[in-house]
Amino acid sequence: MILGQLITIPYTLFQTFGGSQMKYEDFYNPKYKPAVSDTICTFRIELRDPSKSMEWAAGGVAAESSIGTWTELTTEKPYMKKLAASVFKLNDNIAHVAYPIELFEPGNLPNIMSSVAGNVFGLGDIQYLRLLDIHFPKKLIQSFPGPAYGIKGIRDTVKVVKRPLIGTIVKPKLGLRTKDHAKVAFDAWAGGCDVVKDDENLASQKFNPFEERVVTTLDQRDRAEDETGDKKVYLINVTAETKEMLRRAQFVEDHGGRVAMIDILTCGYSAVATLRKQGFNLILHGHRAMHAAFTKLPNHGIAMPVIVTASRLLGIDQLHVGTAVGKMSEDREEVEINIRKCKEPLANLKPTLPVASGGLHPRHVPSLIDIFGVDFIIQAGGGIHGHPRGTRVGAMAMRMAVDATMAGQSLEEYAKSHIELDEALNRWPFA
Ligand code: CAP
Ligand code: MG
Repeated sequence: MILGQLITIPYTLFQTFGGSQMKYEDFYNPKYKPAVSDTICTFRIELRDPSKSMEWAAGGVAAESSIGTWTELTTEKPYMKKLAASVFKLNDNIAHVAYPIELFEPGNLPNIMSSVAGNVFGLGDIQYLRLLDIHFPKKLIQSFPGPAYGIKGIRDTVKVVKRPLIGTIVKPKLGLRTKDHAKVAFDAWAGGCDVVKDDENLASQKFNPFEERVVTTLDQRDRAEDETGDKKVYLINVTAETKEMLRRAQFVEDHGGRVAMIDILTCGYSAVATLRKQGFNLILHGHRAMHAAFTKLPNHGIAMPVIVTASRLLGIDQLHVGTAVGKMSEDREEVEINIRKCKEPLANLKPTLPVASGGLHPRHVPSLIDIFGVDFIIQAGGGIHGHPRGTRVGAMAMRMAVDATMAGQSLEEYAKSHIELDEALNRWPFA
């Protein structure tokens, strides 16, 4: 029997009968009082084998997401024990785990996530595992840049003080030639949108090359500003290989762009960190395409509040957080937690502006303002371009819905004197 076969003896067996290294149970520590410098993670655990104890499983999560167990050194070197994460609270299958700050490299989010959100999801003895929330200590938070603009900086840039910002996404998502893309953008701005955004999967495809698109669409932005007298922003998708992404962001800045958009999850936390580190005079818009692959299952994966906090630390100024009323799956409670995570005090970091997007149209505005308040962006693609009279009037109708709700008037009442809104309410009879 060769050595390799010996090593595959069931891990748990070794755990149970093994030598003097730490065991999963050793990481279960109800007497432990978290230090102010600890990072606290909350996990929901579902056991595969009900004969195992939740203390054991929670200890396993703490072990495998911190120093592990597989070495004698764990006990021989006293400083090692100090580094071990501790399960300090366990309510049924909800485990609260404290991580000593020395476990992590300050300012390095991929490093931290590789611990707390790394291998643990793959443990065979745990059927399902969900990272519900993460709280960082002040010292670690301060090792991150946070948003450069935040809510106030974005409002100052767009010169919109009180109401929600109104935005659209150029649709169809892909396929429009540059000239047509820029025309749709102009119509949306001229109709009253503050924001026009590239779709998450538009980069520099042959039908709409990046540089041509940026120059042509920014020209239309300027034209719309001249026509309306209002400030307008174009959210330009720079998602690409990291060096190329930086080159594109530089191009945006050099041509008078004010916002760079990045698909934060498909690019990864390192890429977001690199983009923020460059210190461009650009608002960073975070699209979360792919998030539902690990945020959607209620008993497994990573909950969206964790991604909100991560994005804010990394420097995302505005971030998609769900709508509760549109086409995507999150409910009101989930969305409200995401909104809170965007704005709650986080050491000295600025708040991130929440973005509501996904199947929205003017009829959704009253409930959106009820859920979000006024500090957010309403992003509607089909809900603006799908207006019977097209993009420009669609944008007018969305603006009217916001004006009506801000004035405390019902949409129906306001529509009596605003035909564009009336047409929209007929087009979308249900919220
Ligand atoms: C919305 C959208 C957004 C999603 C993202 C889309 O278009 O452009 O990418 O809202 O989802 O491609 O579906 P519509 P989330 O307004 O036409 O629906 O905000 O939940 O991350
Ligand atoms: Mg999209």
